Amino acid sequence: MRNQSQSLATGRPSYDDGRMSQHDAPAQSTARSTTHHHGIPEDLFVCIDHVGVAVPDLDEAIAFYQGTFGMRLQHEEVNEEQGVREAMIAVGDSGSCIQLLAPASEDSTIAKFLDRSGPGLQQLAYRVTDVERVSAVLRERGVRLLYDEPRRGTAGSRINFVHPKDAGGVLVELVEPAEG
Ligand code: KFV
Repeated sequence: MRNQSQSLATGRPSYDDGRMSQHDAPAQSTARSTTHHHGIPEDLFVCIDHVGVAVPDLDEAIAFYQGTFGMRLQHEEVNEEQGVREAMIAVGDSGSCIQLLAPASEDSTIAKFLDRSGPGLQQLAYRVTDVERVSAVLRERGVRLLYDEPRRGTAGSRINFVHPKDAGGVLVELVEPAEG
């Protein structure tokens, strides 16, 4: 298990693959190093990592965010396990992103979401330093985590989700960025 000083290094933007832009991460001055007596961070979440938006057409959505909002495409990939084509769009230099999520298959959770709710906000993702540890704390506090073990998220991150019915109607994702 990593220690707090190591883990705080993951406060950087995590999706910049260096192909689409080059810039440094801002310092994350908000992350506190205090821990309570069980060694669990008082602040479970480092920052808002990204906000996920369900879209029917990824290329059209990227063009809108770039052309209208003047935002920068940082990363794109297909995640077969999650059934999504996705793009991370940087929000200035904040280190937070908008994640555009399009269905990669008909049985994708995003296809289901679009059928039921139409395009729009699908999830709120908090960056964490240790997804297993934070998931364990949240389970202890009585909320359902969707996965027993973390799964692979964007750019090699490790992810889990809090069920929206246990989080006030918000699908909450926990993201531990990949090392490096
Ligand atoms: N936000 C809020 N409420 C939601 C919701 C959402 N995104 N999705 C479903 N609900 C509500 C839904 O309206 C319903 O309420 C209840 O949850 C159960 O719906 O009052 P109601 O009508 O009973 P179900 O069971 O019909 O929904 P279903 O879509 O089958 O399952 C929901 C859930 C959250 C279990 C499923 O969407 C899921 O497994 N989500 C986690 C995986 C995911 O969303 N993957 C796509 C993103 S991939 C990603 O973010 C990555 C790769 N990454 O690294 O960031």
